[in-house]
Amino acid sequence: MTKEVELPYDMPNGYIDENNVRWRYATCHFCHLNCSLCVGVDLATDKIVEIRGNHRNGVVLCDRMGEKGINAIKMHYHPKRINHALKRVGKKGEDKWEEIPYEQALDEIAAKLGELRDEYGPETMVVSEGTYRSDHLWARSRFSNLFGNPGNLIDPGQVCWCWNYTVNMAMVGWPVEGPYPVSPQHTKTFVTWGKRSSESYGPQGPLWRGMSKALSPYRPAADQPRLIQIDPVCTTQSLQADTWVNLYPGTDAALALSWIDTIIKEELYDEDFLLNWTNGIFLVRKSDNYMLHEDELFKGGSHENFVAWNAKTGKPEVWNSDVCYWKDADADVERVLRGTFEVTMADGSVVECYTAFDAIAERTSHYPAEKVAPMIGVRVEKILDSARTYATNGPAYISWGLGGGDQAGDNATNCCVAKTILRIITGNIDNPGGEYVGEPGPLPDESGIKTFPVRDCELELAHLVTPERREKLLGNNYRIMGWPGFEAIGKCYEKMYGIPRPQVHQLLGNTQACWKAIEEGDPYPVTAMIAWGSNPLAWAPNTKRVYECLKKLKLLVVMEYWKTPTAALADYILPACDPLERPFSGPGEDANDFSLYGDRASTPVGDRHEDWYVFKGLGCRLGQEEYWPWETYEDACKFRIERTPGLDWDTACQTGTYFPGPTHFYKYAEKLWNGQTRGFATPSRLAEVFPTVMQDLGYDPIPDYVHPYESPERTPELAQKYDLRLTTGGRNSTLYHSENRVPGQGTRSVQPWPPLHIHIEDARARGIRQGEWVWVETTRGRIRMKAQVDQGIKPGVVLAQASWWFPELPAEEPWSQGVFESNANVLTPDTEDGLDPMTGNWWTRGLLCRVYPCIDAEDRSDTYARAGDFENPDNQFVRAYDELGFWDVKKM
Ligand SMILES: Nc1nc2c(c(=O)[nH]1)N[C@H]1C(S)=C(S)[C@@H](COP(=O)(O)OP(=O)(O)OC[C@H]3O[C@@H](n4cnc5c(=O)[nH]c(N)nc54)[C@H](O)[C@@H]3O)O[C@H]1N2
Ligand SMILES: Nc1nc2c(c(=O)[nH]1)N[C@H]1C(S)=C(S)[C@@H](COP(=O)(O)OP(=O)(O)OC[C@H]3O[C@@H](n4cnc5c(=O)[nH]c(N)nc54)[C@H](O)[C@@H]3O)O[C@H]1N2
Ligand code: SF4
Ligand SMILES: [Mo]
Repeated sequence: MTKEVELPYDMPNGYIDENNVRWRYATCHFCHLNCSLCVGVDLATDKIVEIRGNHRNGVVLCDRMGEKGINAIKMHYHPKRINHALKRVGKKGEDKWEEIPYEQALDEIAAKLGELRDEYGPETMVVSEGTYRSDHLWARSRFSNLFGNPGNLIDPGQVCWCWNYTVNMAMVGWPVEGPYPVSPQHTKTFVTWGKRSSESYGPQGPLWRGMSKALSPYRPAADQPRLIQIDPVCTTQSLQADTWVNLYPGTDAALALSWIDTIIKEELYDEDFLLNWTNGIFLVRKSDNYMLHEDELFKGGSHENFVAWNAKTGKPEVWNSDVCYWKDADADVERVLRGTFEVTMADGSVVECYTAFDAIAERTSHYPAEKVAPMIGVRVEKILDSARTYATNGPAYISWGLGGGDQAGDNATNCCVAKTILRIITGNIDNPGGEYVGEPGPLPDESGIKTFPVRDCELELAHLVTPERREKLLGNNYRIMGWPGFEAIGKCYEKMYGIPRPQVHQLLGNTQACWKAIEEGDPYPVTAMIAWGSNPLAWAPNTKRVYECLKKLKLLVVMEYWKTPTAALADYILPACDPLERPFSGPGEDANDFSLYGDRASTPVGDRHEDWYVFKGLGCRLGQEEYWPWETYEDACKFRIERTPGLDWDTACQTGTYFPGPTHFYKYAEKLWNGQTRGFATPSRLAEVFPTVMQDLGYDPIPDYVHPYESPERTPELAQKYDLRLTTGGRNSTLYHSENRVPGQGTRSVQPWPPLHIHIEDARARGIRQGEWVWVETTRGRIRMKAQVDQGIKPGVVLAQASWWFPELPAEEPWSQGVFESNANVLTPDTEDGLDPMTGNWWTRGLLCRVYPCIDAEDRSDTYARAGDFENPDNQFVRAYDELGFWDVKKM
């Protein structure tokens, strides 16, 4: 037994303690939070023996790490981890493998990729990713761009933050949509909108600790904030909330529109902010809600400029977007937020216009609380009260959350735009306690010299993707996430920040378009996939389709920790380094204004390599040598901080998080080096309540509402048969997506089986008992889950936790590690009619299902069962369990 040691406060990186344990600062990436860790390696055995949070950063280890990192250490050395390259030798699905040298695997994969590129063109490759799981995203873009690929990337970012991020960039030039305010101590109203702040990431994380502190009853009364919780399920937050808005899943956009309507009708908006800092004052043609440009009013005018009504002159006034001011710098302008005006166009015609703000008001007037209440299943006064609190008790913050429209298919953009309109019209933009507008670093001055650490966007080489190639992106027709939107937003980004817009997860191919290309060769054959940090059989909707597509590929390479159901279908499985054995350097998907650093804490086990190494390795074998000058990943990490004065590697790791400049608010009002007002990184340089990027891409910029994909309103016939509203997701702290289920990791014990949350009334009506296995069925198929029966969910709604598979089951068919047994995505649709036309978002919430016990309720009812049954060893109870044969695979 070694003695417990206290680490020095200013512990240098690489410190060796009295037990001969070496401590290095690493960046955890078992979730998005990237906590800074101190990882202790026993130098005698070269094994990790203990992990602590970097107390300088206030890190407390979460449930997934366990006390002293015990769970992470078990995971790191788990006997089931993939430690060597595996090559498939049997048929796909037979689970037969040969261990081969790592470099040989790269040779063979590169050769095959080269062959397929020659035969089908470089667009034949698709990359599949998961949520943000490493700092290597730039390396994937770099490899793929150099390979000649259009950027074919499928990723859950289409239903998780990234698409939302993009819409926010179109409106305010930065992703304000975040889980948590930058300065919660100033927030007077928290709106947690479909976000499980305590479980998602975990109650020990800075997010929930910060929020709990802000919500503490021990704060002085005057400082105590309000909490509005919007969720059909009762969560820890609902219990603390002033108002719990328990709406039907998938109806969030209607609530958001109703809030806007209330705020406008009751004039609770921030008129000053709207007049001076938003495009709410610009003129919109009434007949078709088209925002006018200068060239439509004046011959020779610019298409990038807009027009507002000047009450002083009674004429339109031109806004020069390029300089963020009126075109006539001396004009005496009295801005108007509301009103209808006759405007003469360049061709002499006169059109009736109103302000963009009025256009929004017109649309939202169709969603008064009285009308919305029965649609969302919430009382009128609750809608009105919550809207009033949000608007009047500021600074207010609306959190990002999957429930808040993130996975609402063709309602998703509606919801996201509506929420950001709310943020803007209440002036909660870049104010302390409100929605922080970040920046990549100090903005460039005349010299253009950058001192902030190298961003992902600077390493991706997006400019190498030619316009012809861009056209080939699968799913370019979902224009916000394809190249058209990328370019439109990128122009504003580059102008403001002096660096290109990051691709990372902001440019996405469309998942369903990818499946179609595999299935039908339309518009061209997709034959190769590299899946890394991704288990598409768990994340993507319509699991059965995904399974068939993965089997059809000519080359599937999976970089993984485990033999997941996706990996089990691969041609090659490459063992990946986890965060305890790789260094870290980067600003977190280029989405933060800070950068994170961590050292390689321990020697990689077996042949595990960083994902970066694969992209470099394949790149170099495919003629990209000159673009991969870094020998090791450490070299690449260190390169990123070379230009930053005063930042050396050890200090960076010790600090964990490096801020290139102080957090500052109201940046839009600052002056740039050239004397211009900074404004926002949008086409008009104003906060765009009316996102003109959407208009330019041919979409309606004003949000509207469609009923949930399956609902009594949209599919009344289906609702007769499938009588419960289904939502999926619902994280809990110990599990991370499809991870942490491998027995022996210490993380499956709290929630060992897939839960279906159901209200007690609904359970009773169906003869369902607490803890019992039930079938959950949609028109796509059925899965088995364990009923969690209580009163903590809206009656008529069930919540199926997502991402379930059973690593303890055989990987070969037909078991496939239970990926069809309890995986919520067997139930979710991916048909085009439900996809969001702007982003390709699909529905995982707002569906219909029916639920019934796996054992016929009759079979076990007291009336049916006779007392004599107890003497019969072959009684119906025993038979029922036998027949159930839990791992029933016949239905496949
Ligand atoms: N421990 C852990 N932490 C995680 C993850 C994990 O898997 N495990 N995943 C990470 C990732 S990638 C993400 S995206 C985040 C997600 O984190 P969250 O956004 O918190 O995601 P969920 O828990 O799926 O859903 C949040 C809440 O939405 C509610 N909800 C369901 N449907 C609806 C609806 O239609 N409307 C509304 N308003 N609410 C609804 C659910 O009841 C749930 O309480 O968490 C991250 N952190
Ligand atoms: N129905 C429904 N579907 C959903 C959701 C939902 O709420 N409901 N949530 C969606 C959301 S928000 C998300 S983000 C996705 C999650 O989708 P993913 O992020 O793909 O999550 P996983 O399915 O767990 O697959 C990730 C895999 O990557 C591996 N891995 C982890 N880290 C690394 C690494 O650094 N390198 C490599 N090579 N491998 C690594 C893990 O072992 C795991 O098998 O699911 C989405 N799907
Ligand atoms: S919350 Fe836990 S899993 Fe996430 S980064 Fe921090 S320590 Fe790692
Ligand atoms: Mo996610």
